[in-house]
Amino acid sequence: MANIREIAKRAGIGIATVSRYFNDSGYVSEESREKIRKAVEELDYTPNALARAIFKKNTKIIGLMIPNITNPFFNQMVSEMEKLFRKQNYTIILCNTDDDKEKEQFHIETLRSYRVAGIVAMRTMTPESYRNIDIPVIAFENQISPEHITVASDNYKGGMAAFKHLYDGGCRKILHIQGPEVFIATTERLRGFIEASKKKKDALVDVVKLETDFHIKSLEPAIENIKNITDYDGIFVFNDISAAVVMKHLHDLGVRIPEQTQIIGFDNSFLGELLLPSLTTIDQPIKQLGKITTDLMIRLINGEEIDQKEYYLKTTVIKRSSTLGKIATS
Ligand code: XLF
Repeated sequence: MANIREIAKRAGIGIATVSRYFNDSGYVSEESREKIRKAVEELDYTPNALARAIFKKNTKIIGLMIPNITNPFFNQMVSEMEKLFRKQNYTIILCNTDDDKEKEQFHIETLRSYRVAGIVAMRTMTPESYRNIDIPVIAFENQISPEHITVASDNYKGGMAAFKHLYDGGCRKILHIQGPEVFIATTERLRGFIEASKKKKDALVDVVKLETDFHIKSLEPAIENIKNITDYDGIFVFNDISAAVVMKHLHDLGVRIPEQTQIIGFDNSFLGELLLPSLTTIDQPIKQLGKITTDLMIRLINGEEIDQKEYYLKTTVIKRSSTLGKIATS
C-alpha cells in the first residue's frame, strides 16, 4: 500500500506539505491540494486513521481496564459502556488485567502510546500509576485519588441489605464469604453486613475470606476448603459467580437450598436467573453505572471541570428462590 512519501513523490511536492494536508494542520495551497488529491486517487491511498489520530492527539478511543474477563458482571458492564461510547462515536480497547498489577501497568503504557482519549480503570490494583498521566481517567470501585472521579455501587448498604434479608427470612447462623481486602467493594460489603448484624443479638455471624485468582478453577477448591459450611442456615457470598460455586458445593454435599441453607449473592449478573434454584442477590445497577461512567468520561474529555468526585449508586435486593425472606429491603 502507498504511503505519504510516495504520494509526495507522485504529486511532486514536499512531504511536509502532504503531511499538513492529511493532518489539517497548516496552509496548503489549492494547487498543491489538487495535486495531492490526484496522487491519492492514482495510488489508491487510504490514510491510516489511527496514525493520523495519534498525530493529532484526538483518538476516539477509550481504554477499558477490566479486572476479570470471565466474570459475567464485568461482561455486562463492558457491553453497556461499549454501547454507550459507540453512540458517542468512540471505540473501546478492552484490556484484561486479571487483577494483576504488572499486567495493568503494561496496558496503561500501551493505551498511553495509542493516545487514547480516556481510560476507565475498573478495580485497579495500581492506583498510583494513573495519578500523573495526562489523560482523563475514571475509577470504578477502587479509588485512584481524591481528585479522580470514582463510580461504584453503594456496597456498604448492599452488605447491610444482604444481612437483613437473610435475617428476615429466619436465618440465625449466618456466614459471610468475603472477597479479598484489595477489592474495596467487598470490604464495604463486609462492613455493611457486620454493622447490620450488630443490631440483632440473636444472630450468630461468621466471616471467611476467599483469596484466589477468581477463575472458576481456583474458586472451586477455595470454597471446598471452607470448614463447617453446612453448619449455617444463611450464607451471604460477596459476588454472584462465587455464590454459584457455593451452591454447587452445597448441592454436592446434599444440602437443600433454601430449606436448609439460604444463599444470597451480590451483582445481579445474568448468572443468577440461570441457577437452580435461582439466586437471590443484591442488584448493582449495571445500566446506570455504565451510563454515569460514560457520561462523566465524555464531559472530562470535553474539558469540563467536575466538582463531584464520588458517585455511589443505590443497590436493591432481587428476591429469587435461594432465600425464604419475602420482603425486599434495600
Ligand atoms: O469487585 C467486586 C467484587 O466482585 C465486583 O463488583 C464484583 O461483585 C463483581 O462480581
